[in-house]
Amino acid sequence: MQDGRTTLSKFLIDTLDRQPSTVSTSGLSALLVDVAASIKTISAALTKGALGGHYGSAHTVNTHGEEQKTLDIVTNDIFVQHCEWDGLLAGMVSEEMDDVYAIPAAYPRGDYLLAFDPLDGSSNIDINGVVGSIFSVLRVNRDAPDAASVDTAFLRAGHEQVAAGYAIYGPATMLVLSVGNGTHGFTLERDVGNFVLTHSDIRIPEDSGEFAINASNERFWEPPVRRYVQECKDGRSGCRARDFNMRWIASMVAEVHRILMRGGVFMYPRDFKTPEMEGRLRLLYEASPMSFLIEQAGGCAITGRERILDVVPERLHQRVPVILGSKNEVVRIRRYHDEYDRGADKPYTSPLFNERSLFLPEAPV
Ligand code: AFP
Repeated sequence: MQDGRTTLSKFLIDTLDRQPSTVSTSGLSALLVDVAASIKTISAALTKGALGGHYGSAHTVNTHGEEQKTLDIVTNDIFVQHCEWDGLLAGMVSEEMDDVYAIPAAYPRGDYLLAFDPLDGSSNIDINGVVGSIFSVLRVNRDAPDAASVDTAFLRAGHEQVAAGYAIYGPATMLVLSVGNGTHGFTLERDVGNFVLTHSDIRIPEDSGEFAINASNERFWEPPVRRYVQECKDGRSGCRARDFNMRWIASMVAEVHRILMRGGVFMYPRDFKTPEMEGRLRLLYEASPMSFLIEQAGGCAITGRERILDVVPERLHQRVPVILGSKNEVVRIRRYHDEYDRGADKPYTSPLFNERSLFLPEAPV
């Protein structure tokens, strides 16, 4: 560009369309421009706040049994309307839709699959807090035996994503994106309507003194997570010999964004509160895309026991435990899980935190 700035369109053309590649990325930049258009439209709607007339409950529940806000539905429709017509998608999956959204017959079908959470952290809406949108793009595997089924086409490990990103609607609206060559941040220039590259090749510090977890669930955590958090809380007088800070914004987008900007760890771990101990967050449109962005920025993302990007989903709306962020902290937490599973953490585990603890409502499986 003449003014030396890189817009999202220029970035995508340079990165995807003008690079020799063994994997076809044809149409991916156009799809991401449509996703970015959804984000701009959502940003404009959110900026109106209570004046936009979209506050409050929609008095419906989504596939997870959660009450839907009016804005959950409005933002879902914005994504669908911006992306269904362009001939690039074979189907869409969203937190707010029970089943795969098939592309209407009026539009051509393409080779990409889009999974999204249109409004992450929607409990923050009514308090004018930070919210976001998360998206993941896969390419249909035409060689798969069941390639004709759009439902099963989505059930692929996160390392197969061809693009992932989120929008954060804070004081500024940003789009943070990876197409597999690092994680890059674009800031919306509202008066012009362009996303401009402002955070190129984001790197997460390997060490950190900040963690994020919903501490009200402490009694449901597994011992390795209790051990890690207790050691952080012990501060400089404990075995970590340093003081830690804690944050909780109730929006995964806001937590991940902070970690990308200055490091830290985010945890929504396996616990005894959630059904079948699967965790709270959804794999396809929350954990997978965020893990892709974190790894592309030099961080790590695990369930506690395995890399999130290697988890193959069995269901569209499957949940998964999530621990992600600064590499050395996540590696430490994985070691704690491993030691616990091998029974090798006894010197560290307080009797209050073991399987027989009165603090656990039921025996772990
Ligand atoms: P929504 O996508 O339904 O708004 O949920 C947000 C979220 O899944 C995630 O972004 C937060 O980390 C988490 O929920 C916050 O949940 P609690 O604060 O209720 O534990």
